Amino acid sequence: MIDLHYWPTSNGHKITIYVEEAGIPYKIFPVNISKGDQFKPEFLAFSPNNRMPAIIDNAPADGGAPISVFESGAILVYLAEKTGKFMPKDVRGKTKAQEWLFWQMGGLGPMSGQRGHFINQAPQPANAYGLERYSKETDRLHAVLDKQLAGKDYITGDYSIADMACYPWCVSAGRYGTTYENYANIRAWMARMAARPAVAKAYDIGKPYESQRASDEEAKKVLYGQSGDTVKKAGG
Ligand SMILES: N[C@@H](CCC(=O)N[C@@H](CS)C(=O)NCC(=O)O)C(=O)O
Repeated sequence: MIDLHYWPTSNGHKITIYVEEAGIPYKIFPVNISKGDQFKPEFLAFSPNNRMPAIIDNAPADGGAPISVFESGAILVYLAEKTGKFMPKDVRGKTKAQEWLFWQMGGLGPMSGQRGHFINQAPQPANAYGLERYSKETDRLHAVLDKQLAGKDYITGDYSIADMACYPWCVSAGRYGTTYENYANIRAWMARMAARPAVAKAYDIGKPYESQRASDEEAKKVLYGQSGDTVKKAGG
């Protein structure tokens, strides 16, 4: 059984997609990040970056004590290695899947996230240079992804953890106005992803938690007021 510490955000959806696709038994432990659950000492004990998702595998492959994993990319690799599913085993295929997984982790996720922040959360009118910087970079990354998808059903050919990592970020960009008008390959791939029953189920699983999301001033302080001091205090 996998304990999944989760909230319905782009990074959270990656892992519900994986466990649903792979058919792994799991139990959700909600981490309401707008209420500060990510700073609870019992969560920080295995997720020291005060971010979800994180997992605890209660039945690791070596038969030893439970293993915890934080960082969504590390979780996807861990689960793919555990189950042998959605990451090729041969060195070439595995390297390709990991290239695009890390591309998402270091590029598409952070850049889209900052763009979303300037559009949705920053005091308006948002700093124009910041908005332009992250919008152009996100657009560049979308162009890269669109080119990579040309002639393929999935990012590296076969469906893999790279698709599971990238898709939720493209969905969330759609929510703040990205139409993918000029990116026909991304549009076709997103339709393919949305049609997968496990992907649809992963998004449905998030719905009951969405109503518990807060976006009031208190929540903004929790999410966007963090500094080194926040970490020092939370660490005790
Ligand atoms: N690189 C991390 C990022 C995780 C992350 O940013 N999670 C956000 C929600 S998408 C979070 O937990 N935020 C809590 C906070 O900002 O305090 C990963 O991919 O797991």
